[in-house]
Amino acid sequence: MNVKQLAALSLVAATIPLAPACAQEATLRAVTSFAEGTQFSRNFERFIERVNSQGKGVVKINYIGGPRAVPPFEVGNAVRTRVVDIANVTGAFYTNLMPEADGFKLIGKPMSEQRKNGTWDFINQLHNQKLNAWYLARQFHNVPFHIYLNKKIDKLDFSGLKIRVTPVYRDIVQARGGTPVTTAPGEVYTALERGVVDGYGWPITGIFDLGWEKATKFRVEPAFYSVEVNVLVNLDAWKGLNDAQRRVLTEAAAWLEALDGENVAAIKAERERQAKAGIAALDFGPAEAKAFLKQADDVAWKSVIARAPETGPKLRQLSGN
Ligand code: 173
Repeated sequence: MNVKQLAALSLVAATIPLAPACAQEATLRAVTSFAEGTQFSRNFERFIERVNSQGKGVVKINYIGGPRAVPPFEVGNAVRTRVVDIANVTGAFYTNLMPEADGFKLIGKPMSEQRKNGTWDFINQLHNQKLNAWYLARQFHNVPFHIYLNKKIDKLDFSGLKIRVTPVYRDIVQARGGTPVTTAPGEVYTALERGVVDGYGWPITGIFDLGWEKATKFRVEPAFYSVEVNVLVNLDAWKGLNDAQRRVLTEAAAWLEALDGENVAAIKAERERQAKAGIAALDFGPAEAKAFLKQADDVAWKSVIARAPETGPKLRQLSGN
């Protein structure tokens, strides 16, 4: 054997896996649409740890990170085109690709129920078709949203106020007279500091992670809608996995969805922490709250059905509201 042949042989040898388990291990590239280590990324990060320990030698997730890697409003498209294999992202960030995604906030039933009554199936089909993705998990169904303000209001009327939104809050902010300004979460703090906006929409949890309490005076009651943050897997990547690999991910997804049980205590703690930080609740009583909630649902369904006339009504029917 000459040197050339030897070199060729060692090149081949180097590409042959040492053990069969290595050949079986799939690696998925992951991103999150929220800042790393913050409220709406943390459970996804726990999910990754679980997959990587339970799935050792079978499937591995390579965590690339948060919005510095892929801007939040582009994460849906990054999954669709397999720029990434798996992502943690809210439907509010990909309504451009799937207008129905704006309706997920109106579905607040536990995932155990959604997986039984056909809701998960229907939403999975929408993801297969429009996002080339597998709808692996949905988190935070029992966490609501609020509008936070720096200017006091004496009724549930946002006239004259500029409020930072995503599609989640746009219709109700507008219906109550406010001027919506769309930004990614990463731009909220600066917008508040510079007075570009007078307030913002955000869930009940998470503002301390981002330091927003320093630039927030009031939280408007009532809480409304349901947070939805989904774990999506590119459909080609999903189909390329074997049964054992899919089983690891599916088991970890069920575990992730069950973490929603922790949210009840987290919400209570967060409300207390906000009060201590001097964020005052603006509460206009039960009748006003009821009217606000009804209008919030009405304007959102109307908007979803206008943009998705074929599939919107079915989503509404499945939501039970
Ligand atoms: O406010 C937002 O950026 C938003 O739409 C959202 C959705 C889910 C969780 C957190 C924020």
